[in-house]
Amino acid sequence: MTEILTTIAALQRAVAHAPHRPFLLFEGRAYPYATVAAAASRWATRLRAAGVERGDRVALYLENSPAFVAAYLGAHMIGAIVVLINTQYRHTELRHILSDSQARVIIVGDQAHADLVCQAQENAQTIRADAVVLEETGDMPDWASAPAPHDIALLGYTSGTTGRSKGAMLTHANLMANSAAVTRAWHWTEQDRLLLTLPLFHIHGLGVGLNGALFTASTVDLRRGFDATDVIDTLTRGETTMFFGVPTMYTRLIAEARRRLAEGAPFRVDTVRLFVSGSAPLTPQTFAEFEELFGQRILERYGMTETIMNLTNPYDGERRPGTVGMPFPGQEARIVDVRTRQPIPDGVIGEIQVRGPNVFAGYWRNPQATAEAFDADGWFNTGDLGWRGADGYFVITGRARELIISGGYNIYPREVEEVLLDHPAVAEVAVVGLPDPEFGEQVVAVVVPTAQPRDGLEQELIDWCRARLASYKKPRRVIFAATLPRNALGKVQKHLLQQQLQEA
Ligand code: MLC
Ligand code: AMP
Repeated sequence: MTEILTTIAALQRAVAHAPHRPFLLFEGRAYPYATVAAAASRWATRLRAAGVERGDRVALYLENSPAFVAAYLGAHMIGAIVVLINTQYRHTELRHILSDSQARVIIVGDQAHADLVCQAQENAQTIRADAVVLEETGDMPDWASAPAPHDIALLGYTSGTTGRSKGAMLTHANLMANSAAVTRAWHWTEQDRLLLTLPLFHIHGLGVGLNGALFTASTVDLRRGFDATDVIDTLTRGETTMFFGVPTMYTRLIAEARRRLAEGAPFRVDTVRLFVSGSAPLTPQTFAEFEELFGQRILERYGMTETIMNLTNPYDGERRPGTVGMPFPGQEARIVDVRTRQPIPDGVIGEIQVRGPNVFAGYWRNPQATAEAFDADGWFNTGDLGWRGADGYFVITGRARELIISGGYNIYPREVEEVLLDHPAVAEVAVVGLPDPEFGEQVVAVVVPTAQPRDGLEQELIDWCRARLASYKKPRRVIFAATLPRNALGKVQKHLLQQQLQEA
C-alpha cells in the first residue's frame, strides 16, 4: 500500500475505496466521502476565483459543520495553507492572526463573524460558508493541484510568553504521520464511528479526530459542540465506537450519569470501545469515577499544537491514571534538565522533549522562535515538565512556561494582562491560574488600581476583557491589591501570589 502523506491523498484513497460510506454525520444528514470530496472541489474552484494560489493562506473562522470540512479540504486541494481561528476570538486575537498570517481569504459562518473580521482588518476578503453547495455530488474532484507532503497544510496559532501567538506550521506529512501513529496505536479502523464534539479549529478536534477518520476512511458523528445530555443519549443509541474529549467533558459526563442514575433513567455505552482524554490533565479521581459509572478506563494521551500527538497510554496494556503513557509508534520523547537541556535519569523532573515525523516545521515568519524551540539534534522543547518512570510511563507535573489551561483551552496570562493594562483604572496587574473543579484551572486577575476602586469595577474589568478577547480568557475574579509581590529584579512572583490566593 502506498504511504499516505497528504490530506488530499487520504481523501482520494477514501473516495476510491468507499465513496458511499458516510464521512460525516451532522444534524440528521449523512455526507458520504464522494459528497464531501465534490464539495471540497467546489470550494477549490471558489477559492481560486477569489485569487487564492498555492501557498496562500485561507483562514477558517467557522463553527463545526460539514462546510468547515469541505472548505478545509478544498483549500488543501489547491495547495493553500489553512489558518485555524477559534470562533470565540475577538478583536485582539483576530487582528493579530489575520495580519501575521496575511490571510488572503477568511471563510466565516455568518454575518456577525464577517463583521468581526472586517472590524479587525479593513480590507479582509470574507466568504460565507454557505456560498458553496454541500449536498450535491456529481462534479469529479480535480486532484491535479494536490499538495506535496512537505507543503504547509496548517497554521495553528499558539503562544509563548510574549502574549502574541505564533503560527505553528504543520506540513501535510506531519498531519498524516500523526494520523498513521494515532490510528495504529488506538486500533482505529474503517469500521469505527467517532462521536466528535470538540471544536475543529484546534488540533485535538481536527488533527486527532477529523484527520484520523479521514486517514482510515471511517465515520465522524460531528456535533456543533459538547452537550453531556446529547452525548449520553447518542452513546446509548449504540452506534458510536469512540469518544475523544477534554477532562471538563468527562467531569460533565460523570455529573450527567449520576443525575440519570438518581432518576432511574438508564444509559449504555457498550458499543464504545475507546474513550480518550487529553489537552489538559485528567485527575485520577475523574478517571476512577468514570470507570465506576461507565465501566471503561479512559485512555489519556498528551499533545500540543506544534506536535499534534506525543504520548499515549497503551490501548492493550495498563492505562495508568495520572500518567500520559509512552511515545506513539515512530516517535521519541525524553526528559532533559531545564537549563542544560541534557538528558536526566528516570524519576527526575525535567522538561519533556519530543522528536518525530509529527513535529512541526517551525513558526510562521519567526525564525528566531523556531531556533529557540529546537536543539541541534532536532529535539523540540515542549515547555512541559515531567518525569519518566523506569517502566517507560511519562508523568506531566507542570509547565515551564506561564500558561493557564481552562477546560482544555490555553490562556496566556500576558495577553490578558496587556488588555487589562489598557484600562484606565488599572495601574499594575498579574494574571494567574487557580484550581477550578470544573475547568481544571480558572483565570484570576490581581489588580493594583490607579485610585480607590469604585463599586462595580470588578465586573467592568471582566466585561472589558470579554469585549476584546475570547470570552473564556476573561478573569473569573478580580482581586484588588495595594502592591504585587516582586523579586529583587522587579519581576512579579506569581507562585507567591498563587499560594497567597489559595490560602486566602
Ligand atoms: C466555555 N467557557 C469557558 C470555557 N469554555 N470558560 C472557561 N474555560 C473554558 N474552557 C465559557 C464561555 O466563555 C462562555 O462564557 C460560557 O462558558 C458558555 O460558553 P459555551 O461555549 O456554551 O461553553 P461550553 O460549550 O460549555 O464549553 C465547555 C467546553 C469547551 C469544555 C465544551 O470549553 C470546549 O470545547 N473545550 C475544548 C477545547 C479544545 O478543543 N481544546 C484542545 C486544544 S488542542 P460567557 O461568560 O461568555 O457566557 C490541545 C492539544 C492537545 O490542547 O493535546 O489536544
Ligand atoms: P496547545 O498549545 O493548545 O496545543 O496545548 C498544549 C498543551 O496542553 C501542552 O503543552 C500541555 O501543557 C497541555 N496538555 C495536553 N495534553 C495534556 C495532558 N494529557 N495532561 C496534561 N497536560 C496536557
